[in-house]
Order: sequence, then structure tokens, then C-alpha cells
Amino acid sequence: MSPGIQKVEALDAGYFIRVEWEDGRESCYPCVWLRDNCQCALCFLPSAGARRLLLEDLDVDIVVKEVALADRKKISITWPDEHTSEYEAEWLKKRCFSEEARAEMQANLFLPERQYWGSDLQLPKIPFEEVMNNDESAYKWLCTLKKVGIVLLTGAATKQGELVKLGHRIGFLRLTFYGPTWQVQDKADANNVAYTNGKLCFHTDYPVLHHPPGVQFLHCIKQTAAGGESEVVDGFHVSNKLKKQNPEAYQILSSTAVDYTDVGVDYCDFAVHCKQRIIDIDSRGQAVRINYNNATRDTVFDIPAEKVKPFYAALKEFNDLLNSTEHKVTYKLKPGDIVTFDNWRLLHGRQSYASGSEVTRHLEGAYADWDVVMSRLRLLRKRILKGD
Ligand code: OGA
Ligand code: NM2
Ligand code: ZN
Ligand code: ZN
Repeated sequence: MSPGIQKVEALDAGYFIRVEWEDGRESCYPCVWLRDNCQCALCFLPSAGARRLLLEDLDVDIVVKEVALADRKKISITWPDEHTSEYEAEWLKKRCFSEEARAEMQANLFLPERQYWGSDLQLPKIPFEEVMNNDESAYKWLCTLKKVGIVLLTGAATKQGELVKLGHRIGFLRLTFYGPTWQVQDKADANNVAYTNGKLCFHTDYPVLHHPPGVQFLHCIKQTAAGGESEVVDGFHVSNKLKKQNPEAYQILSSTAVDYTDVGVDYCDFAVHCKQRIIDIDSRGQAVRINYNNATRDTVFDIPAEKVKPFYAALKEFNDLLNSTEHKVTYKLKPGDIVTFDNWRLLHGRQSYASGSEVTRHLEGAYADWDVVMSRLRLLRKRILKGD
């Protein structure tokens, strides 16, 4: 329950409204924002939770004509054109413009908390059936996936189709040129290095797409006796290490646009090209996405010749850090395991294994977008907190 309102007044010649709360705190709201967010039936469509008001009809210089405290739970404003707006105390409190209130709201919406890890990681595990049937378990799964970046679901059936079920649990899977789901096994005339028996060094999947899949699922249906072990590493943690160890290398990898290419046929024919920075950073210089697959990095390289060798040196240093025993985690998937991980944050790899005429190793894979995963997480949280 948010506190009631003690007092409300216009400030600064009517450009701001100041609210004094019963607990002594105060909040200030710009009038242009209040007018823009009028909740009346003319200005807002509740069935869509969306604004009807057109920007054309918003006066950026608007001031209040009158403001009143309807009761301690609501204020009402009359605008110069006699339009009236009402705002609930709780609604206003959540939208307070103070730095702390904004930080709290953003944390609730986007769950930015991260647990960085190295080789000490204890792989989080949850039974697949629990995630499918129990909302608390599904919520735990998605929260851990967001915070830690990896969760192993155990005990799925050892046949194709389990990932389609998992897709329905969150909403839907992400379709790519490799199909709605895809089969990782040693194939003749493989259209991707993943479909051989070779070692895959640390990579993120699909940096050749401008919006690479945020989340990856790999379901082990069959596992080979020798080799085929999985490796994972926390790409954000290692990026931070690189920044400290060699700021110049970090600068190169976070600023150089690398060409990627993928041409072939699978779900349909494709000729995909894209430029990506290997360490994608936000405005504060923090890594927000790793875009690195050595296999699909193009032979075309659109940088001046003299910058090429320094780029390779920087990439080598990053690769060495990824592979250091301090950072990487090795495990072997068992039939029935589904590893789910943040493909924007983790890099993953696998050891080579013997090839033969028979299929000795088979994973089914699929992707999901973070928007879909976060949407399900928020809905599960709401349902669990409500207790129904
Ligand atoms: C992939 C991949 C891992 C594995 O298909 O992109 O990383 O263990 N596979 O085969
Ligand atoms: N597969 C596994 O970037 C990539 O090519 C990753 C994608 C073939 C769907 C591999
Ligand atoms: Zn209105
Ligand atoms: Zn992969």
C-alpha cells in the first residue's frame, strides 16, 4: 500500500505539480507529462492499456489551471481548456521522478541483477516436468536464467518435440533459417560447422542476424560415449576482466564492426550478411551482448589493412581469457537434459567426438527471444504474487 497524499500544489508558474505524501516524502511531476498521461476515456484506452491522445494535440507549454486533492488517494487537475484529469495516489507514487523511485521501477521491469561466475559455477538444475507443470518452478527457471544466464532442465523424454512443448510454456520459439527447431548431429555435406563431429570453440549462436536469438535451448536426445563434452563461460564476466587487463583490446573488440556471413539452404535458402561488434556495449561502456562465432566470421573484413593485426591480437586475448580454467565450466549433457542459456551473455562450445556411419550424438536445438521470455517471467511473477 502506498501512502496517501497530504498536500498538492502547483509550482513554477504551473509547470510542475508538487505532491506531499503522508510519510513526509515529496514528488514533483511536470505538467506536460501529467497532461500527456491523462487517464480519462478520451485520452486513454484501458482495454489496450495505451494512450489515445495524439502528440499533435499535446501542448508542450501547458500549465495547470487548478489542482485539487479529491481525497487522500486521488488528485484532480483542471487544464486551461477545461479538460479535467484525475490521478490515483498509487499510480503517481510508482511514477515518481526521483532517482531512487525510477531505479526501483526499472529494476522491477527489467530485473537487471546479474551474478557473474567462473569455473566455480554450480550449474542450476530444475526438473523439466516441474517447469512444465508448476508456475513457481517456471518462475524460478526464468529468474535464474536472467540472473545467472544458464539453467539445466533435467528428465525430459529422449525424443524430439520436448523443445516445442517448452516453447509453448513460454509463448513461442524463434524461427530462423535452420527451422523452428534444429537437429545437431554429424551430417554429410553439413551446412553449418555445428553439424559436424568437430570441436566448436567458444561462440554465441547466430551473430550473423542483426537481432541474434537471446535464449538458446539444447536438448540432449543421444550422447556419444567419448567426447562431445559441453563448455560454457560467462561472456560479460570475461569482458570485464579483459577491460581491466587490456583496455586497448577491449576498445578494439567493442568498436570494430566485424562482418559475418551465412549462405546456404535449410528451412529455406538463405544469404545472410551482418556487421556486429564482438563485445556490444551500452552508453556506459558495459557489455550488453557478445556477438562471436569464429565459424561464420566473414573472409570479407571491412577495416583498413593496418588495423587487421591489432584486431586479431585483441580477439586472441579475449579467446585466451574465455578458455582459462578460471573462467570456463565443462560438463557433459546426458540424454533427457535440456540446457537453457542466455545466448547474448554466455559463450558455449563442445569437444569433438568420433564420427561413424551411425548417429552417436543427437541434440535438438531451438531459440527464443528475450522479449518473449521476460514477458512470461513478468506474467508468472504477477500470478504467483497474487496467489491465484
Ligand atoms: C550449436 C552448438 C553444441 C553441441 O549447435 O551451435 O553449439 O554440444 N552445439 O553440439
Ligand atoms: N545452428 C546450430 O551462428 C551459428 O551458425 C550457430 C546455428 C546451425 C542452428 C549455429
Ligand atoms: Zn483526458
Ligand atoms: Zn552453438
